[in-house]
Amino acid sequence: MENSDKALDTGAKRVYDVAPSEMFGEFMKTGWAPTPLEGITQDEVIAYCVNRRTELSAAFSGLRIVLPSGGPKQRSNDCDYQYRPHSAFAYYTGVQGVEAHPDSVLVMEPSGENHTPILFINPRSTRDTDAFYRDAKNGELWVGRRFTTDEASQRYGIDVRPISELEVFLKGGVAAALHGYDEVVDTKVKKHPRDEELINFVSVARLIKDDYEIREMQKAVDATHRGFSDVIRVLPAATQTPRGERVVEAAFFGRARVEGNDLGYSTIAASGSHACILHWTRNDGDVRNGDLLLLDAGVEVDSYYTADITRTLPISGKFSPAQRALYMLVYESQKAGIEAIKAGVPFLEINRASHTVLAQGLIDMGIIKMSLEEVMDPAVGIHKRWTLHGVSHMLGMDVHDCAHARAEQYRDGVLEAGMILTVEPGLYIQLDDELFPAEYRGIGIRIEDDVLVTETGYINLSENIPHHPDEIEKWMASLR
Ligand SMILES: [Mn+2]
Repeated sequence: MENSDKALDTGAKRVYDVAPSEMFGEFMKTGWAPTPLEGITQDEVIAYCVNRRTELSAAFSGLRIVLPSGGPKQRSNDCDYQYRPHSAFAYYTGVQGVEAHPDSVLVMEPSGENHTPILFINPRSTRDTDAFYRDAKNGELWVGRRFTTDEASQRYGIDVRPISELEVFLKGGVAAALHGYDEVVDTKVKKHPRDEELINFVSVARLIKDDYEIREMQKAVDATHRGFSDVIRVLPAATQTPRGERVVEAAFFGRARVEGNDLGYSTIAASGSHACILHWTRNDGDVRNGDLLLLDAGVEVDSYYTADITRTLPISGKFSPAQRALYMLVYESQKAGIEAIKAGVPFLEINRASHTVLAQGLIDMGIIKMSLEEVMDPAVGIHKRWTLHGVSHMLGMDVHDCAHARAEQYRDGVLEAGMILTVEPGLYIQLDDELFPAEYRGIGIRIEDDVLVTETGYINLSENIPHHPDEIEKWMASLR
């Protein structure tokens, strides 16, 4: 789709100029049948958005709030990355999946004690304009039909206005806003002393998941389970293909796009000793029988909730004795971490419970020659040479969810019912680590599940994805 005519920069919008003659311009406006959208319904999320906005409104009584969706990210020249809106914008509007478009803005306008939500969007370019065939970023013949403001209003249950009115609307007003995502918002809305509080509020609001969010998280986990099965099916082909890790990555990505919106984060497909490199997203290694594959991947569903699952699989379908021995240590460590979970327990207790098992295991193997007490002293902690990372983080619309929470709200806080978090201990024996016998070197193992905190304990949302080595071998055999 080469456009031979030069691109004109007309303000923020790029317009491809086909230099229409007056006659052509008039001609293009005629002869089109009306194409109304019939039967627009509201997604179930909309009722939840009403509650979410009520809480936001109460926290910022009398103050305008501005939540932009964010603009497109340029990949090169006139090609952008696949668009994905800011999570807070999606959380408070219910705009999801393919319905999300760049440069939308939610304004919460104070009215009395409460706020009236107004959604600004780039609406449908109708046939009486020339944008529908000229505007490569928004035109209907370039990117497809969108909602009119009326249609969007029916769909999302709030007042919707064209984005072209935003600048005048915002001018001179005082507001708390998320800055750094939208040019108009950044130029028209001055920094406000409560901006930081807003960033914190919209991040922390998602610490406790509502029923809708829990159902969406389960969907994401179940789709991810099917993606892992897809990977197992292609493992024989991966061993026959140079850069077989890419075969693995591509199989999972296929599932993410078929069932979901996208990947929740870049897939780690780490074969053999690549598993010991924590963020191995190059995925350009070979896949060999006899090695392990560490696969850390998650499907993001259309509502943008993502799973975050890791399984370590024997590529041949069978664990070797050394692989199984290390795997069982991580397995027991994860079990201890998960079993520590219930409302009221400190968040860091998950980490402590998992690491205690790992450290004891390393002592039992004769690798660490100290008492457990000495090792677990925060001033010592030498087991971390092989465990490397923390065991748990919040999970939701963002894979590292609620990242703007303060320490006392999250890391140094206590677990509450409705939180969803990962439990993901690992052991990584680098290839050149002379403190381990040779048969263990180059083995990296992580097991990661997504767990819902309840009043009395937990629900492991990914319980059905095999964990135990025997179950994993059975799962793999059943798919060959
Ligand atoms: Mn994780």
